[in-house]
Amino acid sequence: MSNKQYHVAVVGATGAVGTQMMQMLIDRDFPISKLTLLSSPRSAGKVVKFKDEEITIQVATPDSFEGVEIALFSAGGSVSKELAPEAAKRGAIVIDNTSAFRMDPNVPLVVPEVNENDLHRHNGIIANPNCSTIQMVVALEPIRKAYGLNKIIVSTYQAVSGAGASAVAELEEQSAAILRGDAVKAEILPVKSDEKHYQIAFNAIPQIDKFQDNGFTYEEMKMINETKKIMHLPDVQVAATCVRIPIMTGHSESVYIETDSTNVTAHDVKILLQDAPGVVLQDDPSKQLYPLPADCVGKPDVFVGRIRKDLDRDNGFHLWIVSDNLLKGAAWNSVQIAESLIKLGLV
Ligand code: NAP
Ligand code: 3JN
Repeated sequence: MSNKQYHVAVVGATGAVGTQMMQMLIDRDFPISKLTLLSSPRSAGKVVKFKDEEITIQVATPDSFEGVEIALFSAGGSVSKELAPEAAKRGAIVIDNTSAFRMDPNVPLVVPEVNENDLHRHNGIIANPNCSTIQMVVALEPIRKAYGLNKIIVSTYQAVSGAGASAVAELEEQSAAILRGDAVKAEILPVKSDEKHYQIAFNAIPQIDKFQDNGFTYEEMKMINETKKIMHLPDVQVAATCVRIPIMTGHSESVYIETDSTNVTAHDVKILLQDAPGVVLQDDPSKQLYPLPADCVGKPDVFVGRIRKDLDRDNGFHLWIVSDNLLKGAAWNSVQIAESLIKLGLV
Protein backbone atom coordinates (compact mmCIF):
# COMPACT_ATOMS: atom_id res chain seq x y z
CA MET A 1 0.00 0.00 0.00
CA SER A 2 1.26 3.54 -0.78
CA ASN A 3 1.49 6.28 1.85
CA LYS A 4 -1.17 8.38 0.13
CA GLN A 5 -3.82 9.95 2.33
CA TYR A 6 -7.38 10.60 1.22
CA HIS A 7 -10.06 13.25 1.58
CA VAL A 8 -12.93 11.18 3.01
CA ALA A 9 -16.56 12.24 3.50
CA VAL A 10 -19.13 10.51 5.72
CA VAL A 11 -22.74 11.24 4.74
CA GLY A 12 -25.14 10.51 7.64
CA ALA A 13 -22.33 11.07 10.13
CA THR A 14 -24.68 11.46 13.12
CA GLY A 15 -26.58 8.21 12.50
CA ALA A 16 -26.25 4.72 14.02
CA VAL A 17 -24.12 3.60 11.03
CA GLY A 18 -22.29 6.90 10.43
CA THR A 19 -20.95 7.10 13.98
CA GLN A 20 -19.62 3.55 13.66
CA MET A 21 -18.01 4.49 10.34
CA MET A 22 -16.05 7.25 12.04
CA GLN A 23 -15.00 4.87 14.82
CA MET A 24 -13.94 2.30 12.24
CA LEU A 25 -11.83 4.89 10.38
CA ILE A 26 -10.07 5.55 13.71
CA ASP A 27 -9.71 1.86 14.65
CA ARG A 28 -8.21 1.02 11.24
CA ASP A 29 -5.98 4.10 11.23
CA PHE A 30 -7.40 4.80 7.77
CA PRO A 31 -5.13 7.17 5.79
CA ILE A 32 -7.13 10.42 5.94
CA SER A 33 -5.87 13.85 4.86
CA LYS A 34 -9.24 15.53 5.51
CA LEU A 35 -12.57 14.30 6.90
CA THR A 36 -15.82 15.98 5.83
CA LEU A 37 -18.87 15.12 7.95
CA LEU A 38 -22.31 15.61 6.42
CA SER A 39 -25.91 15.32 7.63
CA SER A 40 -29.31 16.95 7.19
CA PRO A 41 -29.93 20.53 8.40
CA ARG A 42 -31.11 18.99 11.74
CA SER A 43 -27.53 18.22 12.84
CA ALA A 44 -25.58 20.72 10.78
CA GLY A 45 -23.42 22.96 12.98
CA LYS A 46 -22.86 20.25 15.64
CA VAL A 47 -19.21 19.73 16.47
CA VAL A 48 -17.90 16.18 16.57
CA LYS A 49 -14.56 14.93 17.89
CA PHE A 50 -12.50 12.81 15.48
CA LYS A 51 -9.14 11.77 16.94
CA ASP A 52 -7.73 15.09 18.26
CA GLU A 53 -9.71 17.18 15.82
CA GLU A 54 -13.07 18.95 16.23
CA ILE A 55 -15.09 18.78 13.02
CA THR A 56 -18.25 20.79 12.34
CA ILE A 57 -20.99 18.82 10.63
CA GLN A 58 -22.25 20.40 7.41
CA VAL A 59 -25.43 20.03 5.39
CA ALA A 60 -24.91 17.54 2.55
CA THR A 61 -25.21 19.25 -0.86
CA PRO A 62 -23.72 18.44 -4.29
CA ASP A 63 -20.91 20.95 -3.66
CA SER A 64 -19.96 19.22 -0.39
CA PHE A 65 -18.12 16.67 -2.54
CA GLU A 66 -15.66 19.04 -4.25
CA GLY A 67 -12.22 17.49 -3.66
CA VAL A 68 -13.59 14.41 -1.87
CA GLU A 69 -11.87 11.17 -2.95
CA ILE A 70 -13.83 8.57 -0.94
CA ALA A 71 -17.46 9.18 0.15
CA LEU A 72 -19.12 6.80 2.61
CA PHE A 73 -22.92 7.18 2.39
CA SER A 74 -25.41 6.04 5.07
CA ALA A 75 -28.20 8.62 5.12
CA GLY A 76 -30.97 6.61 3.46
CA GLY A 77 -31.81 5.68 -0.11
CA SER A 78 -33.30 8.98 -1.24
CA VAL A 79 -30.19 10.92 -0.14
CA SER A 80 -27.97 8.42 -1.97
CA LYS A 81 -30.07 8.58 -5.14
CA GLU A 82 -29.75 12.35 -5.18
CA LEU A 83 -26.18 12.89 -3.95
CA ALA A 84 -24.14 9.77 -4.79
CA PRO A 85 -24.12 10.57 -8.56
CA GLU A 86 -23.16 14.18 -7.69
CA ALA A 87 -20.25 12.94 -5.58
CA ALA A 88 -19.14 10.52 -8.33
CA LYS A 89 -19.44 13.29 -10.94
CA ARG A 90 -16.98 15.34 -8.85
CA GLY A 91 -14.45 12.49 -8.83
CA ALA A 92 -15.23 10.75 -5.53
CA ILE A 93 -15.59 7.00 -5.26
CA VAL A 94 -18.85 6.41 -3.43
CA ILE A 95 -19.33 3.46 -1.08
CA ASP A 96 -23.08 3.44 -0.50
CA ASN A 97 -24.71 1.66 2.44
CA THR A 98 -28.29 1.96 1.17
CA SER A 99 -30.30 -0.25 -1.17
CA ALA A 100 -30.47 2.57 -3.78
CA PHE A 101 -27.98 1.03 -6.24
CA ARG A 102 -27.45 -2.52 -4.96
CA MET A 103 -29.25 -4.28 -7.81
CA ASP A 104 -28.01 -1.90 -10.54
CA PRO A 105 -26.01 -4.09 -12.98
CA ASN A 106 -23.46 -1.27 -13.37
CA VAL A 107 -22.79 -1.10 -9.64
CA PRO A 108 -20.67 -3.76 -7.91
CA LEU A 109 -22.22 -5.09 -4.69
CA VAL A 110 -19.26 -6.11 -2.61
CA VAL A 111 -18.28 -8.14 0.43
CA PRO A 112 -14.47 -8.27 0.22
CA GLU A 113 -14.16 -11.84 1.56
CA VAL A 114 -16.49 -13.00 -1.25
CA ASN A 115 -16.20 -10.86 -4.39
CA GLU A 116 -13.46 -8.27 -3.93
CA ASN A 117 -12.56 -8.56 -7.62
CA ASP A 118 -15.93 -7.11 -8.62
CA LEU A 119 -14.50 -3.75 -7.50
CA HIS A 120 -12.48 -3.63 -10.75
CA ARG A 121 -15.64 -2.86 -12.72
CA HIS A 122 -16.84 0.07 -10.64
CA ASN A 123 -18.08 3.26 -12.33
CA GLY A 124 -17.77 5.59 -9.33
CA ILE A 125 -20.37 3.95 -7.09
CA ILE A 126 -19.94 0.73 -5.09
CA ALA A 127 -22.81 -0.70 -3.06
CA ASN A 128 -22.49 -2.14 0.42
CA PRO A 129 -25.04 -4.96 0.89
CA ASN A 130 -27.72 -5.28 3.56
CA CYS A 131 -26.32 -6.31 6.96
CA SER A 132 -28.19 -9.62 7.09
CA THR A 133 -26.92 -10.57 3.64
CA ILE A 134 -23.31 -9.71 4.45
CA GLN A 135 -22.87 -11.96 7.47
CA MET A 136 -24.58 -14.87 5.70
CA VAL A 137 -22.48 -14.76 2.53
CA VAL A 138 -19.21 -14.45 4.49
CA ALA A 139 -20.04 -17.77 6.18
CA LEU A 140 -21.43 -19.51 3.09
CA GLU A 141 -18.81 -18.52 0.49
CA PRO A 142 -16.16 -21.03 1.67
CA ILE A 143 -18.82 -23.77 1.52
CA ARG A 144 -19.88 -22.70 -1.99
CA LYS A 145 -16.27 -22.77 -3.15
CA ALA A 146 -15.58 -26.24 -1.78
CA TYR A 147 -18.89 -28.05 -2.29
CA GLY A 148 -21.23 -25.89 -4.42
CA LEU A 149 -24.48 -24.47 -3.09
CA ASN A 150 -27.98 -24.82 -4.50
CA LYS A 151 -30.38 -23.93 -1.68
CA ILE A 152 -30.43 -21.46 1.23
CA ILE A 153 -33.29 -21.01 3.72
CA VAL A 154 -32.64 -18.34 6.34
CA SER A 155 -34.56 -16.98 9.34
CA THR A 156 -33.13 -13.86 10.94
CA TYR A 157 -33.27 -12.47 14.48
CA GLN A 158 -32.38 -8.80 13.90
CA ALA A 159 -31.36 -6.22 16.50
CA VAL A 160 -33.12 -2.84 16.66
CA SER A 161 -29.96 -0.82 15.89
CA GLY A 162 -30.49 -2.02 12.29
CA ALA A 163 -33.49 0.32 12.22
CA GLY A 164 -31.49 3.38 13.29
CA ALA A 165 -30.73 5.47 16.35
CA SER A 166 -34.41 6.29 16.97
CA ALA A 167 -35.34 2.59 17.16
CA VAL A 168 -32.66 2.03 19.79
CA ALA A 169 -34.15 4.87 21.85
CA GLU A 170 -37.63 3.39 21.36
CA LEU A 171 -36.58 -0.03 22.72
CA GLU A 172 -34.93 1.62 25.74
CA GLU A 173 -38.03 3.70 26.49
CA GLN A 174 -40.50 0.85 25.97
CA SER A 175 -38.52 -1.59 28.11
CA ALA A 176 -38.29 0.91 30.96
CA ALA A 177 -42.01 1.77 30.66
CA ILE A 178 -43.07 -1.88 30.76
CA LEU A 179 -40.88 -2.63 33.78
CA ARG A 180 -42.37 0.41 35.55
CA GLY A 181 -45.86 -0.82 34.69
CA ASP A 182 -46.58 2.19 32.44
CA ALA A 183 -48.43 2.16 29.11
CA VAL A 184 -46.24 1.60 26.03
CA LYS A 185 -46.00 3.91 23.01
CA ALA A 186 -44.93 2.30 19.72
CA GLU A 187 -44.02 4.84 17.05
CA ILE A 188 -41.15 3.53 14.97
CA LEU A 189 -40.96 -0.23 14.45
CA PRO A 190 -41.54 -2.16 12.23
CA VAL A 191 -40.77 0.73 9.88
CA LYS A 192 -41.05 4.49 9.96
CA SER A 193 -44.10 4.86 7.77
CA ASP A 194 -47.83 5.25 7.82
CA GLU A 195 -48.17 1.50 8.57
CA LYS A 196 -49.06 -0.01 11.96
CA HIS A 197 -46.37 0.14 14.63
CA TYR A 198 -45.95 -2.66 17.13
CA GLN A 199 -44.31 -2.76 20.53
CA ILE A 200 -40.79 -4.20 20.13
CA ALA A 201 -39.88 -4.57 23.84
CA PHE A 202 -40.54 -8.17 25.00
CA ASN A 203 -41.82 -9.02 21.52
CA ALA A 204 -40.72 -10.44 18.11
CA ILE A 205 -41.99 -8.78 14.92
CA PRO A 206 -41.98 -10.86 11.71
CA GLN A 207 -41.85 -7.78 9.49
CA ILE A 208 -38.81 -5.71 8.54
CA ASP A 209 -39.52 -3.08 5.90
CA LYS A 210 -42.58 -3.09 3.67
CA PHE A 211 -44.47 -6.10 2.31
CA GLN A 212 -44.05 -6.80 -1.40
CA ASP A 213 -46.76 -8.21 -3.67
CA ASN A 214 -45.25 -11.72 -3.39
CA GLY A 215 -45.81 -11.84 0.41
CA PHE A 216 -42.12 -11.40 1.27
CA THR A 217 -40.94 -8.16 2.90
CA TYR A 218 -38.43 -5.84 1.22
CA GLU A 219 -35.76 -6.88 3.77
CA GLU A 220 -36.36 -10.53 2.80
CA MET A 221 -36.17 -9.71 -0.93
CA LYS A 222 -32.92 -7.82 -0.34
CA MET A 223 -31.40 -10.95 1.22
CA ILE A 224 -32.64 -13.11 -1.67
CA ASN A 225 -31.53 -10.87 -4.55
CA GLU A 226 -28.29 -9.59 -3.02
CA THR A 227 -27.08 -13.12 -2.14
CA LYS A 228 -27.45 -14.23 -5.76
CA LYS A 229 -25.57 -11.15 -7.04
CA ILE A 230 -22.68 -11.23 -4.56
CA MET A 231 -22.08 -14.98 -4.81
CA HIS A 232 -22.51 -14.98 -8.61
CA LEU A 233 -25.20 -17.67 -8.19
CA PRO A 234 -28.23 -16.44 -10.18
CA ASP A 235 -29.95 -19.83 -9.89
CA VAL A 236 -29.41 -20.62 -6.20
CA GLN A 237 -32.75 -21.10 -4.41
CA VAL A 238 -33.04 -18.61 -1.54
CA ALA A 239 -35.89 -18.01 0.91
CA ALA A 240 -35.78 -15.65 3.87
CA THR A 241 -37.91 -14.76 6.90
CA CYS A 242 -36.68 -11.61 8.68
CA VAL A 243 -37.72 -10.97 12.27
CA ARG A 244 -36.99 -8.02 14.56
CA ILE A 245 -36.16 -8.97 18.15
CA PRO A 246 -35.67 -6.73 21.19
CA ILE A 247 -31.91 -6.62 21.47
CA MET A 248 -29.79 -3.55 20.73
CA THR A 249 -26.99 -4.90 18.55
CA GLY A 250 -26.05 -8.17 16.85
CA HIS A 251 -28.02 -9.93 14.14
CA SER A 252 -28.42 -13.74 14.39
CA GLU A 253 -29.44 -16.13 11.63
CA SER A 254 -30.57 -19.73 11.51
CA VAL A 255 -29.49 -20.92 8.07
CA TYR A 256 -30.27 -24.19 6.24
CA ILE A 257 -28.26 -24.96 3.09
CA GLU A 258 -27.98 -27.72 0.53
CA THR A 259 -24.62 -28.32 -1.17
CA ASP A 260 -24.09 -29.69 -4.67
CA SER A 261 -21.67 -32.34 -3.36
CA THR A 262 -22.87 -35.24 -1.27
CA ASN A 263 -20.59 -37.16 1.13
CA VAL A 264 -19.72 -33.93 2.95
CA THR A 265 -19.71 -34.15 6.76
CA ALA A 266 -20.41 -31.49 9.39
CA HIS A 267 -16.77 -31.93 10.42
CA ASP A 268 -15.67 -31.04 6.84
CA VAL A 269 -17.72 -27.81 7.03
CA LYS A 270 -16.25 -26.94 10.45
CA ILE A 271 -12.68 -27.46 9.18
CA LEU A 272 -13.43 -25.20 6.20
CA LEU A 273 -14.88 -22.42 8.35
CA GLN A 274 -12.07 -22.64 10.92
CA ASP A 275 -9.70 -21.00 8.44
CA ALA A 276 -12.18 -18.92 6.44
CA PRO A 277 -11.49 -15.18 6.08
CA GLY A 278 -13.62 -13.02 8.36
CA VAL A 279 -15.10 -16.05 10.15
CA VAL A 280 -14.69 -17.14 13.77
CA LEU A 281 -15.84 -20.70 14.41
CA GLN A 282 -17.50 -21.16 17.81
CA ASP A 283 -18.85 -24.68 17.75
CA ASP A 284 -18.48 -27.12 20.62
CA PRO A 285 -21.75 -28.51 22.03
CA SER A 286 -19.83 -30.34 24.78
CA LYS A 287 -18.83 -26.94 26.16
CA GLN A 288 -22.09 -25.19 25.16
CA LEU A 289 -19.97 -23.07 22.83
CA TYR A 290 -21.93 -21.25 20.13
CA PRO A 291 -22.13 -17.63 18.91
CA LEU A 292 -24.18 -15.16 20.96
CA PRO A 293 -25.07 -11.64 19.78
CA ALA A 294 -24.12 -10.22 23.20
CA ASP A 295 -20.56 -11.50 22.64
CA CYS A 296 -20.17 -10.20 19.08
CA VAL A 297 -20.87 -6.50 19.80
CA GLY A 298 -17.90 -4.32 18.83
CA LYS A 299 -16.16 -7.14 16.91
CA PRO A 300 -15.65 -7.11 13.15
CA ASP A 301 -15.98 -10.88 12.56
CA VAL A 302 -18.78 -13.21 11.54
CA PHE A 303 -19.29 -15.91 14.18
CA VAL A 304 -20.53 -19.38 13.15
CA GLY A 305 -21.61 -22.38 15.20
CA ARG A 306 -24.27 -25.09 15.69
CA ILE A 307 -23.11 -26.71 12.45
CA ARG A 308 -25.13 -29.89 11.96
CA LYS A 309 -25.92 -32.24 9.11
CA ASP A 310 -29.63 -32.43 8.30
CA LEU A 311 -31.29 -35.63 9.50
CA ASP A 312 -33.06 -36.32 6.18
CA ARG A 313 -31.02 -34.70 3.39
CA ASP A 314 -27.49 -35.98 2.84
CA ASN A 315 -26.45 -32.62 1.35
CA GLY A 316 -28.31 -30.49 3.93
CA PHE A 317 -26.65 -28.52 6.75
CA HIS A 318 -27.83 -26.17 9.50
CA LEU A 319 -25.74 -23.24 10.79
CA TRP A 320 -26.13 -20.40 13.31
CA ILE A 321 -24.49 -17.16 12.12
CA VAL A 322 -24.05 -14.04 14.28
CA SER A 323 -22.38 -10.67 13.68
CA ASP A 324 -22.41 -7.02 14.81
CA ASN A 325 -24.87 -5.56 12.28
CA LEU A 326 -23.38 -2.06 12.54
CA LEU A 327 -19.80 -3.28 11.95
CA LYS A 328 -19.44 -6.14 9.44
CA GLY A 329 -23.06 -5.45 8.46
CA ALA A 330 -22.38 -1.81 7.62
CA ALA A 331 -19.47 0.36 8.81
CA TRP A 332 -16.68 -2.23 8.76
CA ASN A 333 -17.69 -3.70 5.40
CA SER A 334 -17.70 -0.16 3.92
CA VAL A 335 -14.28 0.76 5.32
CA GLN A 336 -13.00 -2.69 4.26
CA ILE A 337 -14.18 -1.92 0.70
CA ALA A 338 -12.23 1.37 0.88
CA GLU A 339 -9.14 -0.54 2.04
CA SER A 340 -9.58 -3.03 -0.83
CA LEU A 341 -9.80 -0.13 -3.32
CA ILE A 342 -6.48 1.19 -2.02
CA LYS A 343 -4.90 -2.29 -2.06
CA LEU A 344 -6.04 -2.88 -5.66
CA GLY A 345 -4.83 0.57 -6.77
CA LEU A 346 -8.38 1.62 -7.71
CA VAL A 347 -8.39 4.90 -5.79
P1 NAP B 1 -30.15 6.87 11.55
O1 NAP B 1 -29.52 6.46 12.82
O2 NAP B 1 -31.57 7.27 11.52
O3 NAP B 1 -29.25 8.06 10.90
C1 NAP B 1 -29.61 8.70 9.70
C2 NAP B 1 -28.49 9.62 9.28
O4 NAP B 1 -28.80 10.16 7.99
C3 NAP B 1 -28.31 10.81 10.21
O5 NAP B 1 -26.96 11.16 10.24
C4 NAP B 1 -29.13 11.89 9.52
O6 NAP B 1 -28.72 13.20 9.83
C5 NAP B 1 -28.78 11.59 8.07
N1 NAP B 1 -29.75 12.17 7.15
C6 NAP B 1 -31.07 12.03 7.17
N2 NAP B 1 -31.62 12.77 6.17
C7 NAP B 1 -30.62 13.38 5.54
C8 NAP B 1 -30.54 14.27 4.43
N3 NAP B 1 -31.62 14.67 3.76
N4 NAP B 1 -29.32 14.70 4.03
C9 NAP B 1 -28.20 14.29 4.69
N5 NAP B 1 -28.21 13.44 5.75
C10 NAP B 1 -29.40 13.01 6.16
O7 NAP B 1 -30.04 5.72 10.46
P2 NAP B 1 -28.87 4.60 10.29
O8 NAP B 1 -29.27 3.38 11.00
O9 NAP B 1 -27.54 5.19 10.54
O10 NAP B 1 -29.05 4.25 8.75
C11 NAP B 1 -28.88 5.20 7.74
C12 NAP B 1 -29.04 4.50 6.40
O11 NAP B 1 -27.97 3.56 6.26
C13 NAP B 1 -30.32 3.67 6.27
O12 NAP B 1 -31.39 4.45 5.83
C14 NAP B 1 -29.92 2.61 5.33
O13 NAP B 1 -30.13 3.04 4.01
C15 NAP B 1 -28.45 2.42 5.60
N6 NAP B 1 -28.24 1.24 6.47
C16 NAP B 1 -27.66 0.17 5.92
C17 NAP B 1 -27.48 -0.95 6.65
C18 NAP B 1 -26.93 -2.17 6.01
O14 NAP B 1 -27.56 -3.17 6.17
N7 NAP B 1 -25.81 -2.12 5.33
C19 NAP B 1 -27.85 -1.02 7.97
C20 NAP B 1 -28.42 0.09 8.54
C21 NAP B 1 -28.62 1.22 7.76
P3 NAP B 1 -29.47 14.09 10.97
O15 NAP B 1 -28.71 13.86 12.24
O16 NAP B 1 -29.27 15.48 10.47
O17 NAP B 1 -30.87 13.68 11.02
O1 3JN C 1 -33.28 -3.49 9.67
C1 3JN C 1 -32.11 -3.87 9.68
O2 3JN C 1 -31.66 -4.62 10.55
C2 3JN C 1 -31.20 -3.42 8.59
C3 3JN C 1 -31.78 -2.26 7.89
C4 3JN C 1 -31.25 -1.73 6.82
C5 3JN C 1 -31.88 -0.63 6.14
C6 3JN C 1 -32.71 0.25 6.82
C7 3JN C 1 -33.36 1.27 6.13
C8 3JN C 1 -33.19 1.42 4.78
C9 3JN C 1 -31.68 -0.46 4.76
C10 3JN C 1 -30.72 -1.35 4.04
O3 3JN C 1 -29.54 -1.06 4.12
O4 3JN C 1 -31.10 -2.33 3.42
C11 3JN C 1 -32.36 0.55 4.09
C12 3JN C 1 -32.24 0.71 2.62
O5 3JN C 1 -33.02 0.10 1.89
O6 3JN C 1 -31.39 1.47 2.20
